[in-house]
This record gives sequence, structure tokens and C-alpha cells, in this order.
Amino acid sequence: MSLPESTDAWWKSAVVYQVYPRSFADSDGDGVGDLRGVESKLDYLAELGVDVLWLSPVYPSPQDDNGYDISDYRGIEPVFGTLDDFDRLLAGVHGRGMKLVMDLVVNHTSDEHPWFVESRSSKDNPKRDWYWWRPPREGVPAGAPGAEPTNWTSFFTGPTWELDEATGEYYLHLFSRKQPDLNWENPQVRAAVHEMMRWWLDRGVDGFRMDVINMISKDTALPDGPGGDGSAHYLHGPRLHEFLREMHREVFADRAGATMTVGEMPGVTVEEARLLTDPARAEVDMVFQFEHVQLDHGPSKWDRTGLDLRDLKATLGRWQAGLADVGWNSLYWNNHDQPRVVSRFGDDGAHRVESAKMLATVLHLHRGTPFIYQGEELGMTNYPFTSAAQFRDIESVNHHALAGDAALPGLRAMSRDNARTPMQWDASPNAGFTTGTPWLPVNPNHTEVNAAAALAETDSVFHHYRALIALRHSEPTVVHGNFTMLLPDDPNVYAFSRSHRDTELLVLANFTSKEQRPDLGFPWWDAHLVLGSHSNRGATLRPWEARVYRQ
Ligand code: TEU
Repeated sequence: MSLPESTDAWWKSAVVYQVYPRSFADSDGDGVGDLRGVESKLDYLAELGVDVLWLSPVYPSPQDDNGYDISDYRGIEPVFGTLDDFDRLLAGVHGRGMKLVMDLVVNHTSDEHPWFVESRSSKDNPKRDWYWWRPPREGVPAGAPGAEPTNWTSFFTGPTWELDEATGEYYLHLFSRKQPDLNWENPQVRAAVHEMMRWWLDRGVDGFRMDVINMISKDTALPDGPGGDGSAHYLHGPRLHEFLREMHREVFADRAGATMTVGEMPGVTVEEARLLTDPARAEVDMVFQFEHVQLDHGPSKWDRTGLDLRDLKATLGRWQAGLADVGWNSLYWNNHDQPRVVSRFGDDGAHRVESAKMLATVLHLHRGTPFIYQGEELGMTNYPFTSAAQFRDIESVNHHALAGDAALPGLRAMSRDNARTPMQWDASPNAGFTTGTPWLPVNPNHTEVNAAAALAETDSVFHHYRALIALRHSEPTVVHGNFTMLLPDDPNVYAFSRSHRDTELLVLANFTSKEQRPDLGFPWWDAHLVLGSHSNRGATLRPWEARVYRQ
């Protein structure tokens, strides 16, 4: 039973903008972005029209995984600034009518977090059970190959278990060895996390993006997995729903509707998302699913295959249908873990602007809350990496260490560093990102692709995003309209409609560099054009063209 529009959750009509602080704006010339840099760009974000900022982690961290390895949950990493800088940023965000959500990384901590330092100090330390410690596999001496308690492979290559020589036991880390997994079976761990979350909400934060939150409940028998794939034993564990409901009760229940939560959930299915995002179950508001960002993965993400548009329509269509009557979708092409979509699913050469606008139109007219990743609104592209030495991301560096230079083509196309090159503010030497030496090189195409040029050019990708956001804020059909996929078997055109009360919107988008004449069985081109990526009319869609009609 969907609520009347007026009382429906605020985040359903919101657009979220993700800031990756290391790469957004550097205010002190040390080559790394920071909170004062973000604050200095709030008017730019208000001009774009976004409603919520999602800050990737800014907490104290040895930066083994760029902040997703936290050593203190109640502070700010000095390279990003201070708590005062944070409070001023938050006030600036709220002062412009926007909201701010933090990144909650509680499946694991840094191995330099005091909790883990204590936990590893001795087997009978009161915090030993705050993490997953196990003796070597029966009959195999510690340190010997195969002595790891399970055969699971880490997301960043290698085993998921690290031996602690001092106590002779192994600790679990699904990601890097400097990211030990917290043991959520332990109620003290859960209470400590809830208390920390309330601390940030009391400080005025408006919610959380929850990192790999569907990994917090593991199969406590810790069985081996086929070929080292342990995902069946740590994704969506038996107590996930219980833990999320407890968290909601302990942290959000008395803040009725004021907050927003989105759970990042690799491997989540539509069926699970219907439960997880059902407001009646009070778990999370939305999830990040991964199906559409794995359609071009071969045996691994590094073996990139092309995209079959029919697969994309099938996947996004299933999520639209699956959460039509319960729950709510998040909508995204990009984030700090995915290569730039215009290079991936569009054309970052001759049709960069057109394909960036087309991809934005398709995503923002779906039913759900859109997430824009910094630079996406400018049509920023992948970086022209030429050598392995240029990569900084632990996932890419470890993959290259394992696979050697043969991995370069895959790294060039799929490395997370493609998303992490500095934001391109202008055409000056370091794109206006820093007066120092950027921690990751600026994309050479910043002389053309940058915010200053986009703001000045009324027909730019930026202004198209601004128009899409304004349409979501002014047209209830964009927020609430029922979704109907059209032409599901057309390999070239993505078409769908949204209907709400007596309004129907029709969206057509050409995913190719050739002209297309989609046949819907009626002269769709005669309808009232609400928004178009090209100044084109008639029955033929230009290469990478998108149009939105009201009929
Ligand atoms: O990402 C989880 C995750 O699924 C990714 O690691 C994904 O497998 C990978 O990027 C695909 O290439 C979250 C954060 O978004 C990511 O930045 C962190 O590295 C990871 O968790 C660990 O905190």
C-alpha cells in the first residue's frame, strides 16, 4: 500500500551526489582533497540541484583502502581536516537546504583501530571475540600453505585469513589484511556500532550509506567454499535481517523518517531487496545492487565483455518490477568502485556529450533514487592509463601483482582508479583541483571536460543533469509513476514509460552510434517533448540521442 505522495519518504524525490573526498577539491595544496575543499564547492552542488551529499569515508585511517579501513570512527582524518571543518561543512550543506549522509564501514575496521589492537594483543583479551579468530586448520601447522581456517579468497586477492604470529591464530579479512572483519555475533560489537551511529546523527548527519552491510552475518561454521569462493557463507548470512532490524530499532526508530539509509549489498537479489527495503520491516531504505554493473564482466571483472542492451533492460526492468509495490530502488551507473559509465556503456570519443546525456536520461527517469558520482555530471571519462605504476587502488595493485602486465588492458578498462582521478573544475594545469601535486594524475582531457566550461555552455552535460533533477522535483510522475519497459528485445533502443494519475511519460534512448527509428506502433514523435539530449525532432533518433515525452 503506497503512502500518499505528500507523506511519502523525502528521499524518494531526492537526488544524491557522491563525493569522494580524496579527489574532489584540495584546499591546502597537499594534492589530496579535503573537507574545506568540499565546502568551497557547495554552491556548485546547489546550482546542480542535488538534495543529498554522500561523503565517502573521511575518518582517521591508514588509507590502506582509501579510508574504507577506519582506525577511529569519531574523528576526521587529518589529511581531510578536523571535526570543526566537518561541522562547518554540515552547516553549509544544511544552510543550502541539502542533507549529508556519511559512509558507515562496520563490516570491518582497520587493523590499527584500538578495538583490533586490543583484540590481537592476547587470546583472553576481552575484545578477542570482537573479531573472527581461529586456530590453524586441523593438522596443518600455522603458516603452512592450507593452514588457513577456510579456503576463502579475499576481494583483493589472496586468502581471507592472516596469521598473527604472536598468538598463533588467524584473523578473518574479506578485504585487505589491514581490514579485519568485525564479529557481529558479539552483541558488544553491535552496541558499540549503534552508539557510534547515534553520535554522528546527534551531530546532525542525515543518514548512512552502509558499506558491504550484507556481509556482517556469516555462517559461524565457516565452511570452505567451492574453489575458494566463500560468498555463500558470508553474503546475506542467517542473522542479517535480525541485525538490520536491531540497528534500525537502536539507531533510527526514534528519528521518524528524518534519516536515509542505503545498504551496499554485492550479490543482493530482487527477492531479498523486497524484504530488506520493505518499510514495514524497518531494515534499510534502499540497497545498492550490482547486477547491472557486472553485465560486462567475463570470468572476472578484468575480462571485460561488451554490453548487450537487452541484458541491461532485462536486469533493470526486473528491479523496477520487483520493487514496484514494496521497497524502493537506488539508481546508479557510477561510484568510486566502478569505471566511468560514458567510457563503459557510452562513447567517450566523438559522442561523449551525447552519450553522457543519454545515459543520465535513462537512469534518472527510472523509478527510484538517483545517485550521481562526482564528475558524472560533466561526462568525465576513464583515464588513459599506460603503465601499472600509475595505479594506486589496492584492488588494482594486488591484481597486477598477481597477473602481471597481461592484466593492463583489464586494469585500464575496469580499475577503480578510473573513478578516482581528480575532479575537473577548470582547464588549468591541475584542473583547479589542487595547487600542489595531485595524489592521482588529472585526466589530460580536463582542458575540454571541466566544470567551468560546462557551466558556461548551456547545452552541456551539466545543464542536462540540472534539467533532469529539476524535472524530478517538479513532475510527480518521475518519482511515483509506474514503470513499463517497451521494446525489451530491441538491441539498440532503450524505451519505457512512466504513468501516474493522468500523466504518462515516454522515454526513448539510442544506445548506438547509428541512427535508429524505433517502432512503437504509434507516432510517438508527435507527443509533447519535455526534455531532449539533441535539438532533433521526428521519428529518427540520432546516435546516442534520448528524448522524454509527456503524452
Ligand atoms: O565495496 C565492496 C565491493 O563490492 C567492492 O569491493 C567491489 O567488489 C569491487 O570494488 C569491485 O571491483 C565497498 C567499498 O565501496 C569499496 O570501496 C571498499 O574497497 C570495500 O567495500 C571494502 O570496504
